[in-house]
Parts: sequence; structure tokens; C-alpha cells
Amino acid sequence: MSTTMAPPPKKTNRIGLEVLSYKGGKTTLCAGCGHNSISERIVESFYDLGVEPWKVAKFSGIGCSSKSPAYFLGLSHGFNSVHGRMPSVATGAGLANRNMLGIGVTGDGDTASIGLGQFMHLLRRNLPLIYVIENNGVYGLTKGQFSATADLGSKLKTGVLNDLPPFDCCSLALSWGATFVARSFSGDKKQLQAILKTAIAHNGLSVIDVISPCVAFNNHPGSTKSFDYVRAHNEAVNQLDFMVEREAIIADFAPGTVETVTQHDGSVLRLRKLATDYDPHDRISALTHLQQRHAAGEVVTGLLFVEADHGDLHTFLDTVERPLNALGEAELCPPIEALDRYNVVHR
Ligand SMILES: Cc1ncc(C[n+]2csc(CCOP(=O)(O)OP(=O)(O)O)c2C)c(N)n1
Ligand code: SF4
Ligand SMILES: [Mg+2]
Repeated sequence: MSTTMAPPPKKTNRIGLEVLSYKGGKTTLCAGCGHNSISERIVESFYDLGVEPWKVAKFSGIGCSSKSPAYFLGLSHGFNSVHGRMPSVATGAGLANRNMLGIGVTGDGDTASIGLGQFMHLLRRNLPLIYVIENNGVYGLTKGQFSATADLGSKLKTGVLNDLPPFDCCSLALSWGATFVARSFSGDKKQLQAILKTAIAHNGLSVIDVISPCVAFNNHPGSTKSFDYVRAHNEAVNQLDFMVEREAIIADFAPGTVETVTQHDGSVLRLRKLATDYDPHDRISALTHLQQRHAAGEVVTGLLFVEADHGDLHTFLDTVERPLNALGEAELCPPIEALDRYNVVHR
């Protein structure tokens, strides 16, 4: 007589989905590319928090990094735009429907070279968007030319030296008003996951600069964006622990070194200070710290700046709650009297 065993129950998250529902297509990027690890952290973070994938909109530009939204959140909406122009597409989509959670994935070339102008305008608007820069210092897709984030003096595999100073995306974000600025490393699973989860809860733009080595073109001695260089020079300013509202707070950090930041949705971020002189609420000293440590050759990581209660672009523009595609003709086309009233007020 044969007995059949019931299969073990499948592991699901708080909305009953398996992790498979948060995955995408099979990656076509190089084996070992940092961008693949970032996709994995995105899958885990959205699964762990039980985000409804069909309420997520993914955006990207052009590059190996910009291909990666195809490899996570396959049930979400997606728009792969033009090189360096993702911010304007994400802004339009965000304004048209404020009920979607936006995530943009971009490269250092996409953001800091061709897309710099678009990035600067995104920073001053505080659009609710998780903006992940997969930063490898080169144009991976077009075979390894230096991008605008390559450090002065860093070397290509061919021996060519970079003789221009870099744009530091975190310093730019701090200077131009971003309300959430973080840096991580694709090889630091725990830190990157905690930063992504915090960004999901943040009310506004979250800029996350992730050093993500390109194993094909920028992972050799002489590169400052290689796995070995970042591991040897990584200076985390804090250690993060993120809890959604309903989770019990278990204190695993020594008292006195921990700061608690409550997000607008009631979730809690706990920060353990590693650099005692570092204050993640002081924009100016965050900038100074970043630049001083960069001059010393260090890669500063962690949550660099957060302002939890700043209004977002919807607050400034007083946008409608309902998505534009759910409004009827009468709401979208006001009568001529409404135009007359408007012209009187704005004459
Ligand atoms: C308007 C335009 N200019 C140039 C290109 C060629 N191009 C494609 S990807 C790319 C750079 C991508 O670099 P990055 O954003 O750093 O992404 P990575 O491939 O390194 O992840 C360039 C220059 C293009 N596709 N469109
Ligand atoms: S070329 Fe570089 S950036 Fe592109 S997939 Fe390969 S390792 Fe990644
Ligand atoms: Mg790049």
C-alpha cells in the first residue's frame, strides 16, 4: 500500500503571494554583474513588505541597468524609456496616478552623463519615486567607456586614465533638495535591503546610489568601482533596521546608540550610529562628511539623509486623489464658465 504525502505548504507573504510573484524574466546580464544582486534585493524587499505588485510602476532609461526592471516584479506595470529621460516619464505617470508606487532603475551614465538635467529637476520636485542608480562608473552596455561618476585617476582595463573629477550623485541629491539620500553596495545584502524597504515607505523621492561593479569592464585593480575596492573602503555611517507598523520592535541594538525615525505610514526605521559625528537630518553636514570622506578615498554608505515629513509633489501641486483615467468627461472638460472664472482670477 502506498501513502502519498501532502506537499509542504507554500511560503507566502502577508497578502498571500509567493516570492515567485515578485520575480521577473530570466536575466540576460553578465553572470556576477552587480545589477543582478540589486534586482534580487528588490524582489525580496517588495515580497517581505507585501506590496501589491500590480500597484507598482517600474521605469528605466537605457543601459544594462535600465534593462533590469525586466528581471523583477513581472506582474507590475513598466516603461523602458529613452536614455537619460526616465525622470520625465516617471513624473508624468506619477502625476496621472498617485495611487501607484513608482520605482525607477537607472545607470550612472543614464543619470549623471546624458540624463543629468532631468535628474536635477527630479531632485527639486520630490516626486514620490524610489530612484535606484546602479553605479558602476562606466557605460556597461556600450562596452566600458568612463561615465561622469568615474573617479579622477581611475583606470580602464585598457590602461586609459580618467582625468576628470566625478559627479557624486548623493552630493547632487543633497544639494538640490532630495528628502531621502542613501548609498549602498550591491554586495551588501542586509544594508541594501533595509535601505530599499525604508525607501518603499518614504513619502517623496528616495535617491539610492548603489555601487554595482561591472564585471566585464570595471572590476580590475585601478578601478574605484570594483568589488575589491568597495569592500576595502566601505565606511557605513549607520546600520539600519526597518519595521512595518504591525511588527513588534525587538531591541537588538545597544541603547543610547539608536535613533528611531517614524515614517508617514507609521512604519519605523531604527538607525544605529556607526560614525558618532554623523547626523542624517542635517543636509549641510551630510554633504561635508561625504566630500571629506571621498577626498580620503572612502566610499560612504548608509542612510545619508532623511526628512520624513516634507510635502511631496502632489502636495505642492494639489493634485486630484483619483487617477486621471478614472475621471469622467465632465471633470476633465470643465464648462466655459469655469474657464471664465479662471481667467478673471489669473488675469
Ligand atoms: C540618446 C542615446 N545616446 C547614446 C546611446 C548609447 N548608449 C546606450 S546605453 C549607454 C550608456 C549606459 O551606461 P549606464 O547608464 O551607466 O548603464 P550601464 O550599462 O553601465 O548599466 C549609451 C551611451 C543611446 N542609447 N541613446
Ligand atoms: S557589461 Fe557590465 S554592466 Fe553590463 S551586464 Fe555585463 S557586467 Fe553588467
Ligand atoms: Mg554604468
